[in-house]
Amino acid sequence: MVRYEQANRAAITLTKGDITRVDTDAIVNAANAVMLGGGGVDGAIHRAAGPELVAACREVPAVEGKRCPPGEAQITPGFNLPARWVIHTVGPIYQDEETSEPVLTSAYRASLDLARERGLRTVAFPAISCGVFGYPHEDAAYVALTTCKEHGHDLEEIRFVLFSAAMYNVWAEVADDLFG
Ligand code: AR6
Repeated sequence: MVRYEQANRAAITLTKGDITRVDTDAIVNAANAVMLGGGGVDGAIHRAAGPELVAACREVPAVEGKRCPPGEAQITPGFNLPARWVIHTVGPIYQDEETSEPVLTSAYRASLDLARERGLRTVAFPAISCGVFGYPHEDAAYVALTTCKEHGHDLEEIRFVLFSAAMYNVWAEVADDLFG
């Protein structure tokens, strides 16, 4: 684990592990626009939270089938998770930097804004879009860390929970570049 303190901003921490076991106020789910579960971290979060989570997701109104368009965020309780809340966001399916970067930035930013609006202090993120959505990992780490560095006001800790040693190492190198 590494921790970077910032003046008047959330500390940024990096850990390797399973986000479903993390007890921050909220964990962020890398969902899809339908927001009724899926594979990857989304599947793991739904399994760990229990069936009440999909029921709560179903109550979020859908516009043209989308409960959460890419770059936006929604919040539900965490039910059986250690985290009290789940912030569902949707990253881009990677196309190219010009198209995808603003959407990934917006997914992180919308999640942080929602946490702040709800008075939450600690938030954990997975590597959004870095699985089936195919975002190049190093580029995604830059987007994630710069956005969280800039938008961490009124929060105590923003934690990245990276599932593999390889992904942790990518984040750690980029963080060292940005904060070290
Ligand atoms: N804890 C932390 N990170 C995890 C966990 C976990 N338990 N499980 C997987 N990861 P992905 P995306 C990592 O594919 O690319 C879903 O079907 C994983 O190793 O979950 O944003 C949704 O419903 C990877 O580094 O999300 C969407 O349809 C990262 O989480 C779509 O996938 C993100 O991988 C979203 O794709």
